[in-house]
Amino acid sequence: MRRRRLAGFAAALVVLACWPAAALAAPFWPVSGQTLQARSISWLFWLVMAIAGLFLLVVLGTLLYVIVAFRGREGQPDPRPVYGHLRLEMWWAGIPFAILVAVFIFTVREVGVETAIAPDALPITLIGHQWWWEFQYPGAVSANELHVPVGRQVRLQLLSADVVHNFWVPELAGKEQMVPGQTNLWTFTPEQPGRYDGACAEYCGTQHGWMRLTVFADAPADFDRWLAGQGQPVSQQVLSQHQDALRLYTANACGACHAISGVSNGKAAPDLTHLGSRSTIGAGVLQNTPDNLAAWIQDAQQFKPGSYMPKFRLSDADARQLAAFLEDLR
Ligand code: HEC
Ligand SMILES: [Cu+2]
Repeated sequence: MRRRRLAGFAAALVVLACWPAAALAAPFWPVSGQTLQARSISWLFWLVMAIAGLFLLVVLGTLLYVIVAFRGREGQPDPRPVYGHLRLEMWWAGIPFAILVAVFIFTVREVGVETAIAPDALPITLIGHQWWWEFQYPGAVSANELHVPVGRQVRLQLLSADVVHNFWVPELAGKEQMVPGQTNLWTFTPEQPGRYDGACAEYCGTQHGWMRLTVFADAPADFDRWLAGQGQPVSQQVLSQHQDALRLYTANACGACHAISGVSNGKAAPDLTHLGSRSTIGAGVLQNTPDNLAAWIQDAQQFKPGSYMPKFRLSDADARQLAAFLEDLR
């Protein structure tokens, strides 16, 4: 009996230890804001965490003390039951009430952290799809990897093509809903160049877990160069180098869903005009390498079951040819 109780206690300890371990292994760390908006949320998080932690310690400490100090002893009569204690009850209702009011006031204050739209703000339209992200910049379209310039305000217009999604890049911005038929606005100003991971934060179907995105905050000159490149159509040279791949692209009706500027203009799937310049495919599910790309083109379902990219009966050689073409779209 005693041994079983010990085993239960050990199991509980393991479960408790897994929680911080899982948090540390998470792909992103929601409590280290890198912009004005994200910092205000991080600050609130730590405030509430500190209050909750303090109470955890006080309550657990009292509980342990009571268990040990007032444990039943051999031959002792049962204690007299106590009913009600007005003064004590007023304290334990009053203190939590005061704390909740304080947290409410701080929350309202932080929710109001919204800077005015700057005259040179960069407008980007984000459209959530099951299960990938479409980004429309002035003069270019891209998917799954968002580039933003450091030091310039970014003005996001958030939309959805199907169900409710949620844009969440914890270090840059709080969660913002993407609702079909409604445009939500969100602004933030990236401060540090770098790579920030994000994800869809609203359960949106089977592959919700692989609706990841990456934000690259670039130096302004790098961003301008990147954007100018993304606005370019595919060069005639690349097209003439990949005649066979283009035939496969047409024969398999890839262009019914995908756009490649100057080749096809499908709207149901990520724009592939500059696929070669992205580091991942399938909204983060695979690294963008020629082997992964060929495997994805043959059978995307193997990596992302249920996604709207169908399985194709392509020989290995054909898949590799298509992959080589797409990798050259930089
Ligand atoms: C019925 C529509 C449809 C057709 C036809 C289609 N795709 Fe896709 N494709 C998709 C969708 C939807 C996605 C996004 C999947 C996801 O990430 O959930 C996708 C993703 C991709 C990606 C990864 C893009 C990225 O940025 O992550 C590549 C590459 C790709 N498709 C290539 C092809 C090729 C090559 C063909 C033709 C052999 C093709 N697709 C045919 C719907 C389609
Ligand atoms: Cu989603």
